Amino acid sequence: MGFLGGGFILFILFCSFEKSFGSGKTRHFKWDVEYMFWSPDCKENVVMGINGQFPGPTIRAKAGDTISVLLSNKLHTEGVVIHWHGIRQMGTPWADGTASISQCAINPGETFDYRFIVDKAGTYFYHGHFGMQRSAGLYGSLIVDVADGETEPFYYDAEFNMLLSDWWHQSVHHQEVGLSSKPFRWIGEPQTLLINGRGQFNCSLAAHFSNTTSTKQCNLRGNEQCAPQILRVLPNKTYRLRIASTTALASLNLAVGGHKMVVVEADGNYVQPFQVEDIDIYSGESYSVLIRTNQEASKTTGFQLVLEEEDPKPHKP
Ligand SMILES: [Cu+2]
Repeated sequence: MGFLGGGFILFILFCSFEKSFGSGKTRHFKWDVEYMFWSPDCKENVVMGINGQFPGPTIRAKAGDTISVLLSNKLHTEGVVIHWHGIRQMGTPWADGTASISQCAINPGETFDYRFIVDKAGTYFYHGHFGMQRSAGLYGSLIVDVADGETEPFYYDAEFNMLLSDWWHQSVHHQEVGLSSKPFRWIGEPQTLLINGRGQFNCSLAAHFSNTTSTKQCNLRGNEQCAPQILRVLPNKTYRLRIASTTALASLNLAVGGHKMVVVEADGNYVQPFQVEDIDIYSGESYSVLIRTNQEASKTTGFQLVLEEEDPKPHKP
């Protein structure tokens, strides 16, 4: 009888734990983090990838879901952690992924199960939070849709995701030694700005953007790792652009040629919609904007992503 009673209590406890831990589905991911060769800006370099991808895979879930990421550290000599930027981690501080604060770094060869609830719909991202691993390319998007039966407070026909980052050709170890040495060695502006991990160093000259039309265009086949992503749209439709910046340093400004943007979300919060010509976006921020395609079919519109000046002095190339 005593045994049965104990079993019953355990069953009740188990049920209440399961119930309190997310009202939706559990979404399982199995990730291997490793260094790999990649050409984010057409110049081959070493990046941190997840499951052989750069940027890491996009997590897509619904509000109330539980995310489980079984993360294996396949780096040879470095620890690793992942921070889920913008996720509140109510009741799960150990899943926050800040090395030496909320957890010990995951050692090479070890696996850690990040398990947390995404309680609020919005545009988020994740990134490495150990040393300068975020600058080395350890990041990806985390998109939370509204729960079943709920609707967004605005209408759109389709959506695109744009994860913005900055990229240096020097290794993060090289940069780290410079930043911590005496005298201090400044890392300078990034060589390239990336959209969804893609940019062109030689032809965009993004770090030295000037207001001229002489910027050369890259001649790409389209299947290169650095080839710009083409977002195919139809005329007279409304598209939601989910924009997030995981830059290490760069303050950015994004514009869509010939289109106004209506800002509807900031950092996972709905905002009173307002219209802008372009949008400033700083590291760690995310926004959703709506654009209405107003051009005739078959026309091409470019995205303009510009590095904002950090000081008023002109750059010396
Ligand atoms: Cu963050």
